[in-house]
Amino acid sequence: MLTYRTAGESHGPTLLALVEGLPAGLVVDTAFINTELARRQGGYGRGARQRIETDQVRILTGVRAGVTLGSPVALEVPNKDSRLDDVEKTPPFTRPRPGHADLAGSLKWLTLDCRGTLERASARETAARVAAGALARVFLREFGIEVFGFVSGAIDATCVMEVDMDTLPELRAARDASDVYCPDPETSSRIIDHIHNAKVEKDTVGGRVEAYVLGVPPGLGTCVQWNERLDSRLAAAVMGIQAFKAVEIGMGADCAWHFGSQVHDPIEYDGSLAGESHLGFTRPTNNAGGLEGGMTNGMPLVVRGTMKPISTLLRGMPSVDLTTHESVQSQHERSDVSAIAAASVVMENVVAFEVAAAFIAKFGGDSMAEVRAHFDATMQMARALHAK
Ligand code: EPS
Repeated sequence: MLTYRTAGESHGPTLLALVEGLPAGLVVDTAFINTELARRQGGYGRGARQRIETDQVRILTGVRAGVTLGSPVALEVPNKDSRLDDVEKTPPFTRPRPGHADLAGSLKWLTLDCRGTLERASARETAARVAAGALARVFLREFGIEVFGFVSGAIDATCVMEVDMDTLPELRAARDASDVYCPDPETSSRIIDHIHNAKVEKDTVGGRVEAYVLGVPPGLGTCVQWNERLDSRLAAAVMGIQAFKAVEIGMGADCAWHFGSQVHDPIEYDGSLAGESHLGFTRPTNNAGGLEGGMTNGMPLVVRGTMKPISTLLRGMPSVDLTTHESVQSQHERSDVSAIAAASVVMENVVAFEVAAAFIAKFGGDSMAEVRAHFDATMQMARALHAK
């Protein structure tokens, strides 16, 4: 079973992820993990913190000479802006921001100072999740599985992208050329305008992000237990990202407005394509987003998430001072105008982690050699079953 937990405060000394359940023998691509960490720091609308930090992973355990041992892998991303114990630099925070964890956390932990809550609630924690997810992607790449995340809209700007193995290199280049990680140049520049205007207005911007997983074999996840369905796991992972308010698979919420005949993807068979992940069972549409009955069907996974605008507004929002109960504007802390580009990197990596976990649940073994043998044998059996 592949799992991870994280620890660390936004302005504490470090962020940690403890990854358990990776097989031995995986060659760890640290440069790739660092590339994902750097991408997470980027994007138009990010705050001054990202100019202080240069996030780099340190692998503390579970790896010998760059190869996993099968023991727990502890990943560390140290904070440069470490000042948690300095009470002058981290003064009490008593005017909670609507939309942030401030008020709910202070009520929960019986305190008038929101700082204890906000330090852990901060999306800085996602650096640890990206490190864990990027490590999982190194595993997935061994089996030809690719993940692609991008921003697909904000406010009134939106785009629809055709993502497949053929378009992937071009889409990655277009996304990486965009300051908001949106591969459609027109939508990208409109989102940038919205973020720019929000900054002038001392406001913030959220948006929509998408992750595609390509080359996924059929049968990951299961229909036999609700919480082991892969769609259930993906939904939890995406809703677990700070500030996410919605998650959709494939056609998602749009299913409500269409008849069954318009929603369900017809099943076709083309034996000449049996070598592909769908084993020849092609679908002219992918409204299911690659998941039926909580299991992968061999089509690409399509996951969409919606992030609300950052809750730290420079102009504040109506709030109440916890010490006086007076009506005040909410307190301002250094923050981002928009972190939607970063959110796309986080989503892509947490989605990858869940796919790797489902892959290991089905094909797992102590070593990469065993996982490989199990995977190859299963795919061979599946193809033999349908060979004419
Ligand atoms: C973040 C670091 C934080 C914020 C942001 C995400 O840095 P600081 O609070 O030191 O300026 O920019 O956190 C939040 C949006 C939040 O609500 O706490 C990061 O590294 O992603």
